[in-house]
Amino acid sequence: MSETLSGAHILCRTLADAGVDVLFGYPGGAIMPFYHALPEYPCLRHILVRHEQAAAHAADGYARASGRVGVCVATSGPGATNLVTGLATAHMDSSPVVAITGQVSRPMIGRDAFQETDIIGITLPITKQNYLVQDAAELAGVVREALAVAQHGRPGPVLIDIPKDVQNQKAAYVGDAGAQDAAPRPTGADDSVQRAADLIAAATRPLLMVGHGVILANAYAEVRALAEKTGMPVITTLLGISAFPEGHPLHLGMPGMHGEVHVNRAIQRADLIVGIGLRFDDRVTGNVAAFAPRAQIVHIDLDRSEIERNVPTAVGIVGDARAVTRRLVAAIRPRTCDAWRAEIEGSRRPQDASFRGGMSPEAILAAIHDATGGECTIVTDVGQHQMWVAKLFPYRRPNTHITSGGLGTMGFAVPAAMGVHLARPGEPVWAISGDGGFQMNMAEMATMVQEGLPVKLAVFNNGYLGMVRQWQQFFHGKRYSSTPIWSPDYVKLAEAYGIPGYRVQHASELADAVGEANAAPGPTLVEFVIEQEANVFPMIPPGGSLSEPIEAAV
Ligand SMILES: Cc1ncc(C[n+]2csc(CCOP(=O)(O)OP(=O)(O)O)c2C)c(N)n1
Repeated sequence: MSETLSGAHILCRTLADAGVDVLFGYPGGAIMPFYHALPEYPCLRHILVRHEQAAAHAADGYARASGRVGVCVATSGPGATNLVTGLATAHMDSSPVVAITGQVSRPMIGRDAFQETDIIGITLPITKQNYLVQDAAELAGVVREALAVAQHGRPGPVLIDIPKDVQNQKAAYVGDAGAQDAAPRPTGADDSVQRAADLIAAATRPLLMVGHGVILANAYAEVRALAEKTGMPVITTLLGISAFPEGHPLHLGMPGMHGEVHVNRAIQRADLIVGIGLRFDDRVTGNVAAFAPRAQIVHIDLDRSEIERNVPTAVGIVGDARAVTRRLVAAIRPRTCDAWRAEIEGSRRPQDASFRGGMSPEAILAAIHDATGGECTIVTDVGQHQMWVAKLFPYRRPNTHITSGGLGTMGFAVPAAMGVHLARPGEPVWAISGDGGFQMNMAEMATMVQEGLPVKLAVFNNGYLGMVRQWQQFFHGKRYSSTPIWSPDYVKLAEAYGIPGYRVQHASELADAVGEANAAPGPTLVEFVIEQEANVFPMIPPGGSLSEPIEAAV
């Protein structure tokens, strides 16, 4: 049965019928018909952010935590361009986001109209697909397709640009005939799965490298079965953290620029690397010419274009991480890697022994872990604190570590954590930021208060843009150019927003402050005053080989 509706109503109806339940957005002239229709659809909860960038990050956080599409909305011109960083972040990290933007009316397009910008052109390289909807009759189909495209195959962001007059245009709305069956995901060619199994059987120093694709494909059990059947030690990339339990005896840690020495050394000695759902980017490989010089590489990825993109592979398997790993587990014979594991353990060192302050990141993270019983999701920003969290938080549960890995977007954590909360309302969400990144999107505290989002905010305050200062210390002769950063009084700031704020300066205060902040019913902020010039060790110099870590300050 068809009804005649305006484009704005068609948009709302299609989103609601598709099961979308939350939108993050900000209104403006070119999207007003949509906002006029929206109150008639109470099943679409709208979260009014304080900046459109936050809407995109929140939709991204929602998507990563729920596995469903996150939706954000903005007006034309500056509203649309404010989404760009969030869409690029989602694109780099394969997160299914649909962005809906208002556009100037069709007769005004191309006339330098007020708040006109070519958001289709701007977002072309940072979206999987984008659409300029020219007729309300096409809108429902475009929205359904956009939701499907964002989610299917390798996920990513999609943008739908809707001129204002199309939102007002009447057209027939026909309800969805029912969900289309998604195209089956490839499961890998038989011969390549068998060749990978043969290489695993023949290797003496094999490693399993696990990336974000394992989380996206829900392949935890399969990857664990592969590790346990073969005894292969497991490395998790930054985006692969929480794809494999940290405390598992086979888990080694994170590779690459800030990876542990024993992990990078294992890579350099390995004779086989089985990589699942990762892209072997430069933060993982260092100087790619010197990466894993003795290893053959088996690369499993859903996206064919990732195979051979960065590293030469002996066997490339295009397929869904879960399905391919399951087939691989069936194809291999049980084996162990005891001598190899003992060799790796021999080079393991205590972590971050260089941290001199009484309140180490480890102690802070232990306090958060204890207060939540580990039943929380951690969302990090970008910088030193991000690396400390990646290396030190004892993740046990799948997909409980969320960060901007590919684009490295400062300002991500605070808004993304709002989306994570909406996807997982029953458990604490801690957004951990540096004093730099926190100040980029701290206005979202107002959103949390207005919308009742009990996100726990942690600020690691070292008075510097710490990671850049660290690079200046090592590679720019300690010239701390534009990295000292002033902060407001965060406790007073929290009070101004009407939320409890805590300042922790000594380790002895940690348990009480973190416990109270975690237990409070609404959003809270905890500032951790940490050592100013602490560094993240080890560190591979940019472009350096994994064999040449810097392990301490000189
Ligand atoms: C939007 C954005 N701008 C600049 C950078 C470059 N950058 C990477 S880390 C960093 C410093 C982060 O400082 P802070 O947020 O205080 O965290 P810390 O490193 O001290 O933990 C900067 C400026 C970035 N990643 N993102």
